[in-house]
Amino acid sequence: MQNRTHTADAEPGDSVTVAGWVHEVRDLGGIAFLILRDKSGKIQVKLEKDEMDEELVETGLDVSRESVVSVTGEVKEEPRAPTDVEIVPESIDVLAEADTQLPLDPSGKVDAELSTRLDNRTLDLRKDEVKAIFEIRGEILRSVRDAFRDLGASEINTPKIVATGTEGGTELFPITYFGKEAFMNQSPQLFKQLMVGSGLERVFEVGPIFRAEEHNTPRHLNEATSIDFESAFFDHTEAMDACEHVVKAAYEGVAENCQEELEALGLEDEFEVPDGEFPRLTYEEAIERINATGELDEQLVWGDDLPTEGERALGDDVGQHYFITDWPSEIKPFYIKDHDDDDQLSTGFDMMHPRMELVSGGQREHRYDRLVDGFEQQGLDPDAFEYYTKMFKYGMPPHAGWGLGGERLVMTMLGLDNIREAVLFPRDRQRLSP
Ligand code: ATP
Ligand code: AMO
Repeated sequence: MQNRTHTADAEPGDSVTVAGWVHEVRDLGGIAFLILRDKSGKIQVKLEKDEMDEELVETGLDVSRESVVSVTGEVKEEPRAPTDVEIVPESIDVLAEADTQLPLDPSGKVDAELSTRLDNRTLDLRKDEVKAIFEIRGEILRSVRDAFRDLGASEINTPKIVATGTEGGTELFPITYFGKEAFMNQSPQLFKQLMVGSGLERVFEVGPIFRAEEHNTPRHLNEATSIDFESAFFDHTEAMDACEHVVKAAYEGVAENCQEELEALGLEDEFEVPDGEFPRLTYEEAIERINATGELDEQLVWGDDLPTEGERALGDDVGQHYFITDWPSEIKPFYIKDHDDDDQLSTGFDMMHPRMELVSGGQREHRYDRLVDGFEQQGLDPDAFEYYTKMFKYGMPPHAGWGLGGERLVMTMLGLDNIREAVLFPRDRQRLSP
């Protein structure tokens, strides 16, 4: 096999061996062009029928689309070529011949259903606009890690196989663990809290969460990526500041480092880094504004969770990222602290994109007795969580944090219709493979 010396962005004058996929072969009669595609782009390979070695020309003409080839030759300036250069080949080697029947068309000329694309991600990610989503996803994760570092947070990894759930019993995936009942973790919630009481104080984690969501929607996955943050000596307002910082950093990273990808997605003109502070509405203001839109059949009352149509109506009304604060205690989990002067009102908050919720968070209950009472009120057995509660007896600082859905961030940032487009191999009710 020939070793690759250059990529498709080689310059005129280079003697090269490039390797990549056959994007297309255009036969114009006396002359033909093989367009070779690699990660860096595309380059034209000229095949001149009467001028060049017959076998070489035939290899180039006969090779099927999406086959992998390597081409050795000279890069020449050629104003008529799509990138103003072309390779005059000395040899063409076919490294892997592709079937002529492709399950989807990587040139994108023929549209494919999302399910066909997800079944054939290898081919799907040969398209620039699909590849771009995952380059941007990687950039988002890089930028949020940097932003957490700015905040002085340490990166942690916590177990995904656990003995107890935290976010509601019906959403757990049970597994057997050496004959014992165990679950796939729904959230690193309890572990990240345990670490704010450790010497680390301020932590973040980027990792999978597993939720046995019953419904099939364009914004729920059964395996998602959670971007979690938790800090000792923070209250809920400081946690919201950190949340805003991290989300803006993700947008800034993409604006700075992903221009080509944004162009591939046709977003170069409309992409905007959110500026200014995200408005903070209380839950009470939120339900009033939703009711005022007249979009819901029934008026919302204090204590109702916000229905999807309500979130959407409010999102249209606010028109930018925003927080909803001061939720009723009864609809927030046991680990969220109530306001000191009102035990019906929690410090829980959500951060919303106009289209959907991105983040949940709050200040945590760090007082042992209150925490144990909270378990009981929520119908959970505190004994099952003893590994967690007991650490609250040994000096647990006041703390706050949040969890951000990684795929929802990608999806809302890029205006994707379906969250599955932001995952290489999504897990949903129907899809367990590939
Ligand atoms: P030429 O004499 O320019 O090499 P040709 O007469 O051998 O071309 P044709 O089949 O007549 O071959 O060319 C078909 C078309 O391809 C013409 O429109 C020509 O301008 C274009 N063409 C020729 N060479 C190149 C090249 N290197 N890159 C892009 N287009 C080219
Ligand atoms: P919550 O359950 O609201 O909070 O999850 C936090 C964020 O994770 C994303 N998310 C999902 N994304 C895709 N598919 C799913 N099934 C899914 N479930 C959740 C959402 C959501 O806002 N422990 C708390 C966080 C905290 O308080 O720190 C928690 O897990 O974007």
